[in-house]
Amino acid sequence: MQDALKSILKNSDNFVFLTGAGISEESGIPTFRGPGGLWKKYDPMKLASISGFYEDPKLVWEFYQDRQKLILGCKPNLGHLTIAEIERLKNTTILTQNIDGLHKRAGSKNIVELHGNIMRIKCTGCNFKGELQQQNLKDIQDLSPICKSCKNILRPEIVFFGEPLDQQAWKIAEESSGNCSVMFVVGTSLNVGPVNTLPLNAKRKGATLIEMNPEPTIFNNLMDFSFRGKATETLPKILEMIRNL
Ligand code: BV8
Ligand code: ZN
Repeated sequence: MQDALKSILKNSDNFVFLTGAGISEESGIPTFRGPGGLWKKYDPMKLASISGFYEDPKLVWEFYQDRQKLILGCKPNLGHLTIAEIERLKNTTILTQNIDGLHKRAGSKNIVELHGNIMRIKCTGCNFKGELQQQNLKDIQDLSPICKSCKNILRPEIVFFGEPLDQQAWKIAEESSGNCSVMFVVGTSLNVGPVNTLPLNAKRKGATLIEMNPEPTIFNNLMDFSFRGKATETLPKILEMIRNL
């Protein structure tokens, strides 16, 4: 297995990392569907859907503000840092479902935030956009901030369930997954569409799929290689291989 993988890595020049909540788990950010996962405690359709937001914006803001505060206190882990290191050695695109910004803070450059970013806010009524820094969180008195210019409600710039992904981001995701020679699927259960169609897209165009997860994903049968383990254990093994090609 090692030799076959080594020669694939040696002859590949386009890597894609498709990442999910699992890569941030060791930074202290809960996943969604695993043990202790957010969706085990909360109803995603109430807290992370567009209908839920308009039904009770205060509740949804409370949920996202709690996560903003948690994320501000977290740091990238060895998994994020290893991908940033691989990015210096191979042509790499990072397609992340995570909204925590940890890939960027780890030093990665070529990142597509497919589900947005929790620190960015936008207005539901005009084209105001903003970015929350540490101090802003304290400034937001009530839980449903109101736009200063048009008085409509602000929202986190993330993709709620029931909302389409940003067209530009999706275009890059489809192109990069269609052109890559290897797609590493790291820390995602692949439960959420349309992102979960990307590994199949890559496979159809001839890419090698490498699953990196303590458990099999729902598309485990598609994978060419599976590394069972935490991202901080498995990704350094790939970096080691690349360094010794
Ligand atoms: C849309 C918001 C259409 C931000 C999220 C097929 C195609 C298209 C759509 C659908 C489809 N099937 C169903 C749909 C509808 C829906 C959907 O997917 N529903 C699912 C639940 C059935 N999709 C949508 O609504 C999408 N929009 O389709 O729009 C449209 C078109 C035109 C006009 C109108 C509409 C929008 C989807 C985005 C929803 N927003 N989040 C936020 O709050 O974070 S999704 C949410 O799930 C997060 O973004 C999260 O990242 C994402 C995926 O979850 P994972 O990252 O995989 O996390 P999970 O906990 O599931 O798994 C963690 C994994 O890590 C596990 O496998 C675990 O074993 C592993 N792990 C744990 N520890 C570690 C580890 N791995 C490594 N190391 C460790 N230490
Ligand atoms: Zn506005």
